[in-house]
Amino acid sequence: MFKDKEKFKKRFNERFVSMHGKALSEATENDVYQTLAYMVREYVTSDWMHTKETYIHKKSKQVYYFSLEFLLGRFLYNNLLSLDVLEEVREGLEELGYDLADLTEEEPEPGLGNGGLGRLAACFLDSLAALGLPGHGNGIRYQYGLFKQKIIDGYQVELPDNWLKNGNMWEIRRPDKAVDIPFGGHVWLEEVDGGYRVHHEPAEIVRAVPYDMPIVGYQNGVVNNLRLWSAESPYDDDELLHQHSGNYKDLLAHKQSIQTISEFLYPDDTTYEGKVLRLKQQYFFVAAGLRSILLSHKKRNASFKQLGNQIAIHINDTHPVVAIPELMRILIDEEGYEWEEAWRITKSVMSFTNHTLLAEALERWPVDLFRNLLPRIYQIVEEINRRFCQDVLDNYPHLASHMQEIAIIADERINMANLAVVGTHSTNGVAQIHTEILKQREMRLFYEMFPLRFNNKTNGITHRRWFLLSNPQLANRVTEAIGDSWINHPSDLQKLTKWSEDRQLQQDIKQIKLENKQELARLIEAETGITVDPYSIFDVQVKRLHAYKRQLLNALHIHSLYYRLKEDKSFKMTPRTFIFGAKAAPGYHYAKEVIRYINALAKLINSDPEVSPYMKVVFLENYRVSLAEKIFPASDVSEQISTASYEASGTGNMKFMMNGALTIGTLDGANIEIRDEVEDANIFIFGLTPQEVMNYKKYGGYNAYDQYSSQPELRRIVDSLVDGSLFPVGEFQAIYDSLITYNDEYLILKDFQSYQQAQERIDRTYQNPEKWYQMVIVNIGKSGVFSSDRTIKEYANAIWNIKPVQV
Ligand code: 26W
Repeated sequence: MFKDKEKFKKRFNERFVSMHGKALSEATENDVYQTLAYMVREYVTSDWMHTKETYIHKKSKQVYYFSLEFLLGRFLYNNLLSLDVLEEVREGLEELGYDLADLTEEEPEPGLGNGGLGRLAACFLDSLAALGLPGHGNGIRYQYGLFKQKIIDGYQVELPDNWLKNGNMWEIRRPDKAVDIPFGGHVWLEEVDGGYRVHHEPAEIVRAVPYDMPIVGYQNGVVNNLRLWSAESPYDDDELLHQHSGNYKDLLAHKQSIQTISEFLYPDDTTYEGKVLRLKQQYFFVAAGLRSILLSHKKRNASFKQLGNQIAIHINDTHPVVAIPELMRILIDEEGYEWEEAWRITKSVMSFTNHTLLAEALERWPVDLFRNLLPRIYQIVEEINRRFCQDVLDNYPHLASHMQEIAIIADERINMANLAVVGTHSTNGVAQIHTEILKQREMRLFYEMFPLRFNNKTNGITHRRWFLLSNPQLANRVTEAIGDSWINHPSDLQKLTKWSEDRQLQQDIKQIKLENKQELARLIEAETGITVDPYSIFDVQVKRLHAYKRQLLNALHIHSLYYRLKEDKSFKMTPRTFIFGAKAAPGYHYAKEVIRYINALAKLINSDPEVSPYMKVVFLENYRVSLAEKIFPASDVSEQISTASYEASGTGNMKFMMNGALTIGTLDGANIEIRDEVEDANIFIFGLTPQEVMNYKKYGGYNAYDQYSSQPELRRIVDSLVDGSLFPVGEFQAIYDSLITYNDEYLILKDFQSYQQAQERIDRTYQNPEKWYQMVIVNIGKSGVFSSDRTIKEYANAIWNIKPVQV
């Protein structure tokens, strides 16, 4: 239908009229978007059904990726590309008088994630489908995605992201596949001929209704499934009214309280109620996902004995770890398996990825909260813990003195990471160094017990969305140079490196970069009113705002340039545009202060006629996938400056590299592997090594005040945060205190000088375009290993044991 332009236009017209009940001449852009999206979704339906039938027919093992976050971004462009109809549709629409690029802006963006972890889940789904692997997502259909960020007078202001208000054209609601999930209440055991039968009388039952979204494989006919669950009341209104003795208000309140389960992504969990809600979300989507997977398994298989050969479930960080005791419950209470057999099956099905070393992100549920909400699951966790501790005493007696650390339940808390390692056959980190630190530090004792369980899977990004789609000019030029095999085999990008000295290629890439920067400059102007020079270096830091990511180090360096430009008449610098994008968690006060500081610097610098010809500072509000797609192609410098040993991997670093930006970074996360690929000559590395940082943390010996008092330039900058010389007295006291009073936890002052020197190297190198673009070409050429296709193949072979299926 899409391949034949005339047919497409005719169908489009008919579809429009039937959907909107008016003539195309009266259409709004949104009407037109909806019609097009609907047609594309309709078009993938047959492949979607066919893929499912093929998997069933061939009895393929399938993997389910359980994740509380999927940071998907828009679908329309991606699906048109995957279906190989992008150009036809663009032309057809043009003849109807519409611009495809404008229409895509109408698509509400499913921002169902905070950052890297959620975006990784989305890249993985894309790669699974592209590689023809039977792999599906399981998560929550949040009514509100991550908040919309506004910057007002330098402050972050959060607004609800009501992404579903005009409907979601990519989903299909499947009420016939709904399942009921019990919460609270009590559990008792009834003795029946030598065994027990478990009874659970729940306090509350929540209906989980699935919405399915097609994940379209790249030009291969494969369409996998993303199933997102929505919480509803299981009762119809008559029943409810009866239950609430005819009180209509009570009825509404009841419905409302159930719907909150799938209302927000990460609701505030600083209160007790917030914590309960968070755990409720976790059990809700895990229990619903397992029920639906096992129902379809049972239709075709008599037994669960070989479950691990038929399905794999992947646990994305600790959030879905309740899947382990929940599967145990089903096998024991519902299917009648003995404990040992159920435990063997559960471990064979489950695998786990850790995404962070930060203690505050490792979930530990208070026992009373957990027991009240999930009484039967708690009993099973207790038994898992009892048996595990016994195993330690029997087989690893020398670890007995460390029981508090390795037990699943200790100090009245349930340690979800420990449960994850004990209840799965595989635990992986997301970059080499991260996995090593896990093995040597956080999970040292588990590594001693189960050395074979630990493995590394360095993260990746889908080169289709992050290169082919978002940077088409550069992708075309690369294809012109080395052919298009890299699209299906991204490691072939390597072929580009032998052209790194080619003047023509360097020139062309420079020109493409300039055009991308001009486009971003227009966006910046439209959004912020700030005029930036596309010939300046675009130096970019975009990521969640967190102290360890050290946006503050970047800001302090900008601050130092400001003083130099103001006061040192001999000081010269290549003009730069510093661009930031970052959301701070709503309750994270310090992070919000950093945003305010960056915006204060922006105001100071951009309005100063002495300084602003050399630099501008831009804070783009509401950083999200669709904005990122415009930023990476227009970046020259990629800021990856976390305190070494704190960033598990990072994935933005990979997106920048693939789009021809050079990295300034610490030896942290995947930066180390990027450095190994491009070698020292093609990256700007600075700062303490991970080992040096870890030594400071372990043995002490860092004194921020020494750094501050021995570096006069730095001292002056830090003082000016509070002394009234640039900003009102005390204006950035919280930041000042973090550096001086609290001894600079993230070693910013320690790394400052080395960062400054690396920035000077960048400045000089940019002056030599041949050198710069030679480095750029090497970076693009070496970026192929960071495609998530490589990552997913490693998971498929080494963890999930799944094979591609010809559909
Ligand atoms: C309290 C729960 C919590 C805490 C932190 C939930 C979620 C988070 C982060 C948003 C987790 C996250 O995004 N981690 C990132 O995962 C990426 C994918 O593996 C890594 O590349 C990043 O280094 C890591 O920070």
